Amino acid sequence: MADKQKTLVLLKPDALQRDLLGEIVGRFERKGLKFVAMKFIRLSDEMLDEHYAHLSDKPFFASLKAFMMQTPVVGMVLEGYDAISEVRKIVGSTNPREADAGTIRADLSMNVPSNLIHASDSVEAADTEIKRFFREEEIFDYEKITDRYIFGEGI
Ligand code: IDP
Ligand code: MG
Repeated sequence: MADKQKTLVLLKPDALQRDLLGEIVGRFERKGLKFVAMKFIRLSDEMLDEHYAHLSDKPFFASLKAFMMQTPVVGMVLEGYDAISEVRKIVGSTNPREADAGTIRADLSMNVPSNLIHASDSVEAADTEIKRFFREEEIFDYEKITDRYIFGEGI
């Protein structure tokens, strides 16, 4: 049986501005991912310095941060089997024009930084990023009647 994991997703300001929140949330719902946390987050400069620390020496760092602060973002924690890699697969690669057709970024966007969505890329990143944006009491453990179909016996 695969591992059940939690992963962090942020819907970026372009998703909110372009009225794509429902479309993106719907794709994750249809996959069977379980939403265990969700809220609006107003990102601060300090949060973004941490979140995008791996890009701090890039020439686009300041404009990336400004973009991410244009509106609140929608943060969520999704749970499922291999959720970290499955969500990245559905999201598609960073440059929407190189992403596979059928992915969120390929189907719905054309450029960076406005590629609609952030998703954790490793177990370590998911752990750190969930803690960065959510308190423990904001993450919910609950039963859904579909759990037995989606998470039942299998491979
Ligand atoms: P990821 O979001 O697919 O994990 P990262 O390399 O971690 O990709 O980059 C974080 C975000 O920074 C990207 O999603 C994108 O919004 C932005 N970004 C990445 N490369 C560029 C660039 O060359 N120019 C402008 N923005 C970029
Ligand atoms: Mg990344």
